Amino acid sequence: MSSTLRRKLVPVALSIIALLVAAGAWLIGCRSTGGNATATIVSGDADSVIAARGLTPADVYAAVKTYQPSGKKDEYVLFASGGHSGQVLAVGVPSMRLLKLIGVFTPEPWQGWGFSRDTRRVLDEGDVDGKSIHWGDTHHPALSETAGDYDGQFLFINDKAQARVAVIDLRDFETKQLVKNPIAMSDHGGSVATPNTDYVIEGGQYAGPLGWRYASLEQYQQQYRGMVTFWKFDRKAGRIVPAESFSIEVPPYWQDICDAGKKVSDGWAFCNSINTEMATGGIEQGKPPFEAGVSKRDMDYLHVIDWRKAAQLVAAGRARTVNGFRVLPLDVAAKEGVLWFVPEPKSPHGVDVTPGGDFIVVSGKLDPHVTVYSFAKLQQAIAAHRYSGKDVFGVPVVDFDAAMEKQVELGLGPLHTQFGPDGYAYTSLFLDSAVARWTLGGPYASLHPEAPWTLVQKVPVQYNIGHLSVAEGDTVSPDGGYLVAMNKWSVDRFLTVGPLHPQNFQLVDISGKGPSMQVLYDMPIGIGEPHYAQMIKADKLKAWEIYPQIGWDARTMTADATAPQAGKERFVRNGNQVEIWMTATRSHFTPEHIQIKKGDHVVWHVTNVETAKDATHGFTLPGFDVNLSLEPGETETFEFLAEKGGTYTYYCTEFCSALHLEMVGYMTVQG
Ligand code: RUQ
Ligand code: CUA
Repeated sequence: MSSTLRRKLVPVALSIIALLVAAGAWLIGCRSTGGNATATIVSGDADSVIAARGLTPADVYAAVKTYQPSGKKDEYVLFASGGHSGQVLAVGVPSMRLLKLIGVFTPEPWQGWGFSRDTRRVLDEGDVDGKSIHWGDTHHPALSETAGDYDGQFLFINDKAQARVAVIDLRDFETKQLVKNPIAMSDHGGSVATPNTDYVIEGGQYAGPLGWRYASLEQYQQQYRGMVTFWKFDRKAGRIVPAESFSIEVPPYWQDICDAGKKVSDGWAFCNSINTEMATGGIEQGKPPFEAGVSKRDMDYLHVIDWRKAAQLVAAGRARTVNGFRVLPLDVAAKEGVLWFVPEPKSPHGVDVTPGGDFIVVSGKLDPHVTVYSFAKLQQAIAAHRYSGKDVFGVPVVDFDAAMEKQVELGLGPLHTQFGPDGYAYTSLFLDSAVARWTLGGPYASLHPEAPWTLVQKVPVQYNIGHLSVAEGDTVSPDGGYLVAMNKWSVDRFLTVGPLHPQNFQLVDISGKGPSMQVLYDMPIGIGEPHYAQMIKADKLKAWEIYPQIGWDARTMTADATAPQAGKERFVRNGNQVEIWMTATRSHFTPEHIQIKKGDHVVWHVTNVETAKDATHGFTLPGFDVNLSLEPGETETFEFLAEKGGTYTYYCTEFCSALHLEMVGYMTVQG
């Protein structure tokens, strides 16, 4: 150390020591006035904050239940649909901190999703009749399951608008596959994983001629059909296998939500429907509008499906093909013991199977009850042919009273139900803007002290709740503790940000028994409109912190032997075909000069050769719609045609280092 520097540093060190001594004396002083110094200081402050902000004891309870000190991690991850953003939200619970917005059906620049060759290729798997569709109306995420429990490996989500299903790998939280349903244009009753993720169920929504070919609405009953699709999932490959998948043709009744049977009802699926009237609208011609036509009948039909039997029949060659996809015809499904109907009250919406698989809870939007069907009674009724008749397509209709276990009055607009570990069920009440806690009976009756099949409490939520999600509440062993209410309207909850209001997720404490539910936290969602969510214990997720090898291809989830590596960067020209192998590390790209000519076709690979956690580099080539996210180890490729001469600066879009602004290069196009 030079003597000048030492002269400067000594007084600084002395003043720091003086400060520390003073602080120590002050802390000791606090301690002597009563107990733990830190606690004294903080609680003194806390009391004044509580008073100044006018917080109630319930507010303080809510705050300490949800607050995560910096560096502490959440207990659960909520995977929520991002609605027509086409994305998926990953949210930590109980803090309700947004962890990630996963790019799925819509390009997402930060993740480079849709801005490299291979991510665009995945997005293009969702093309409809050759047309790129770069958004989706995501409704229902489904975590992969093993023996009916979330296993933390994969997440599926559907796009209602185009009847598509996406596969997300939870090792890197990235989308790996989109499949377009070959026979239907819209869906709703999915994604739902069967208990071992053999299949991902995708039920239809608005009926149409299969394969969306032309048919006049006059021909509705003859030509239009609904569907329930069973996508075969290959867990090892991490992909849906369309060639091993199939659909069941069902009547044009507008199938709504589906759920998979579990435990005693494993092998079965249940979907409800909302237009057994087969209304076709036409308000402009003086006909009843859809909303009236679709709600005329007192009962719609719960679809009861033996999917194992369906798979056997398809394997035995009983399917026909529509757009190259195997479809089990309606008459075969009706005659061969694949499909039954059970009447369900007015405009049903949610259908949810209890943890043991023994009951199926159906909510009637226009009925203040939930109707609970017993799977055992349903099986007995089917075996004994206790039918009240057949529908016009020849599907046997099981006698309502023979299959029904109980109707429980909860309030206005019941929609969806989830379950706790303690024999409680939770139902969202859209019109009441409330969450109802109620007790299950049968094998669950012994779990709680209240009477079975009874409403216990309704907690108001703000406002117009759609789905709700209980921690692991859709599995064979729910955790309970937390519930997230997914509210469609927020009205007065947040600062005004213009006429488009945020959606509101509300965290509800369901850890107590009896009428003890309490809203803990409001989380405005800046994208819309979220539908369903599933909440998994965080320790079940085994996501990578870094890719396992340098040169990792996140689409194939293998190391790419041809990827750029440090020291092997190169530029190869073959006529007007140019190929570039580039690396990125703090804080430079190699090479930093790219000289090409007008008319060149360029294939450009970039590998991030970093091995440090979080050392992500971005790469943009302005003017070419390229923005890559290169997480440590990852390789990406893009291609373009140099159509005109010019000078372009490519640079790193992640603030990766002190010399991030210098992480840059020039591409000149001569011509
Ligand atoms: S639903 S409208 Cu899940 Cu209640 Cu789609
Ligand atoms: Cu790399 Cu900024």
